[in-house]
Amino acid sequence: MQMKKFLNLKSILIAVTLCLLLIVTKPVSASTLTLTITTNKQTYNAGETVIIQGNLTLDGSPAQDALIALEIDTEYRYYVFRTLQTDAIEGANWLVEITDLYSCDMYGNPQNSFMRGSTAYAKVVWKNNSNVSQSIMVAFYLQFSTGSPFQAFYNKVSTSANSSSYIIASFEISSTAPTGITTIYSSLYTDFPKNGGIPYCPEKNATFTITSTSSTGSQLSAYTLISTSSTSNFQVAITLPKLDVMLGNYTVYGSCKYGNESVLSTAQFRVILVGDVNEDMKVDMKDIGLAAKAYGSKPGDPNWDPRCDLNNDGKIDMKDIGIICKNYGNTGV
Ligand SMILES: [Ca+2]
Ligand SMILES: [Ca+2]
Repeated sequence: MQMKKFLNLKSILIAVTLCLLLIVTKPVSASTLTLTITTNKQTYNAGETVIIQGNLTLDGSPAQDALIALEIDTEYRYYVFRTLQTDAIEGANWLVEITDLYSCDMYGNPQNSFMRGSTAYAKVVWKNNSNVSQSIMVAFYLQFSTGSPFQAFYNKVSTSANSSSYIIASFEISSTAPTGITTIYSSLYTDFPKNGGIPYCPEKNATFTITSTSSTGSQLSAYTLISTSSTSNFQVAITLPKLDVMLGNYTVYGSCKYGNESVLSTAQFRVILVGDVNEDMKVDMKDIGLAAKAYGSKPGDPNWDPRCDLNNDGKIDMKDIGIICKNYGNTGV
């Protein structure tokens, strides 16, 4: 009798434990936010265009009206800061928003044309619409008329509740900078996208003209910015410069918060200098000279130089020389 009672108690305990386990392990209906970032190639040459494509889904369905913070870093510096979006977002209430962005002189007076070799400035104004102070990473990204990155930089600031702030940023325009319409993009993040920082609001952009002489008026550029979005996709393209292109590995970071879910994704690509046989960061006569020396050779020949077989077809001929000629003058850093 005593034993039976004990058994009953034991079964009850087991039953209760099982129930508790069931409650604890009952699957939580968490949503899965997936951000896929891809580049159209793995390796790029100087002058090539890198197309970055993104896709955002929530539980497999298109995540519309989302803002994605995009950062591209080389091995040594920040290269691009953008805020992209899936679908057009209009009329939303932002915690913090950019209210103005324009190119200007050092005092903040609007100026839309700058000469090569001078210093240009940009003023960004933002408003903290919330009742608490916000720490903000103000990011700038400038892009030349050629579609090549000019500069990316940031400032971390704190803005008190319900107030506006601004920054006037300066940037040196080199004497060899591409002329034409240059675009300034400004984004406000909670932190670096690579650290999971997310946009406070959509980016804003403004343009100014880089001129080679003071008499030149505004030059219309044939370049059109490639930045598109659809319900769950976004795309952005940057063109690598032919001169002083940064060689090595690049990392693309995409960071986004959608509803209560956050996601951080990365993609990588590599930039090389095709035709730089002797790896001195420039494609010039020395490279052609090396290919000429190895001309007509195949593996095993005394003058065989595998560095000159640029198309990897096991022989050094006009095709390889042609590749060097096509890239002649390109330089890397
Ligand atoms: Ca070289
Ligand atoms: Ca070859």
